[in-house]
Amino acid sequence: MVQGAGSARGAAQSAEQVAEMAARYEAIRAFTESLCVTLQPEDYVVQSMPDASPVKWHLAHTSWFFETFVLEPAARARRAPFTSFHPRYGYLFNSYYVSVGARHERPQRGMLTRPSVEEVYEYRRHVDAAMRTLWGELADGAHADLIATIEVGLHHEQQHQELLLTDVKHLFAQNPLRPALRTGASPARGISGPELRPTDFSPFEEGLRSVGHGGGGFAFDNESPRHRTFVEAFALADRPMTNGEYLSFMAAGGYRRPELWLSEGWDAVQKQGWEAPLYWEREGDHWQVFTLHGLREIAPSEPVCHVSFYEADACARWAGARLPTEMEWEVAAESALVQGNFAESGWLNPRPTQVDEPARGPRAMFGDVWEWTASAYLPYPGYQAWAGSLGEYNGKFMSGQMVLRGGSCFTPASHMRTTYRNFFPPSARWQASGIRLAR
Ligand code: AVJ
Ligand code: FE
Repeated sequence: MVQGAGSARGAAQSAEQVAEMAARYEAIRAFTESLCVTLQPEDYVVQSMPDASPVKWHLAHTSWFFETFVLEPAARARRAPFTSFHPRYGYLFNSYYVSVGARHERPQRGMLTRPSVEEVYEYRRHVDAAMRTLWGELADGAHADLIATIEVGLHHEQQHQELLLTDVKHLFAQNPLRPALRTGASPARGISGPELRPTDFSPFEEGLRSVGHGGGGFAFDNESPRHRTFVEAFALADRPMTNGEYLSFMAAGGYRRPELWLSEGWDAVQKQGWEAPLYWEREGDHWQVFTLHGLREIAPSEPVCHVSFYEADACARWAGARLPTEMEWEVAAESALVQGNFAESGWLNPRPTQVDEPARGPRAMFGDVWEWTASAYLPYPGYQAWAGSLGEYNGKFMSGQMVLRGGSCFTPASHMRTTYRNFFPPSARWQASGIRLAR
């Protein structure tokens, strides 16, 4: 049961609601597979680092999620025997649900040449077929819990769409051939982006504000409850920091000045040899960057991407600013439309923020790059994890990670919300993470 995801909304499901969900299921499952159309079988198998997963694993794990949390309980509800597609897939494709059972070690996911890519697609077809027979049973209103869990499964699949893209990018970046996932219409090639005016800062008054999900539509458990918080007056940059601005930080010796860095960040700079964002490559006297469209010149007007929290924090300090708290970010984003450069654009790279007129407020809060906040990923006051095994979904990761906001060019548009809290360890760089300054 997923309290708060849907059973709290509670109402019996009409046939139209079920039909709408069935259509969304088909579209989301198909979008996952559309991301893979240019992949070769070999591309599906390799794991480039312990944090990343092979494409094949993403395709199977998202199917396992529906099998385990929807199809099996549905069979139990109708007192029918349940047979999983394969008796060992639960072991292979359970990610981290301790209460569900033993798992294959995450760093070993790239050791699996079997099941084959073809068998994984068969697994997807099997789960899809079972879901199609399920819809008819759900319309009678007695299955609000299953409906709520399917909703979670759809948002889960969207999270893995983003992870699939970031993991493929990391994988391809290891290859000296620098393969491209997408060819043709290439994002902002070269350095001729529009000239950007200097960042404007939009002021926000102090006050008692409310943040968090207040009901109406889906949200993960970690976005609730909506609650009040006092926010001091602050100012927020009208756009994410650009590559050009980040180049100035680098030229100012940013990576060689310990006074700009948190202690753990400085350690990371030394140990990892960081001297530029992930995927930047020195080419003679300038920098190139690896994208899902292949290697190309740095575009100074594009939002800087693939920096760790430590780099974002140090660069903000160099700029005489700081990172916003997640509360400040949400207050500023409240009046903005959830629009931007998301995965559906096919761009798969951040785009220069359109700033042809003076700012009337922060722009490009959504899409392009996830924005690191100064906030640790912690439970909101009164937080309650979802009931049952899905209680492991978000709550147990609330230590040692930082919150990111706004979604990226790899995030599906319908996945994003103003209250959405993404989280990663402060050293993570392979997600599309960037910088917005605050004062
Ligand atoms: C919210 C992106 C940190 O990567 O583990 C996927 C998303 N949760 N399956 C993660 C997630 C369960 C999660 N992040
Ligand atoms: Fe998952």
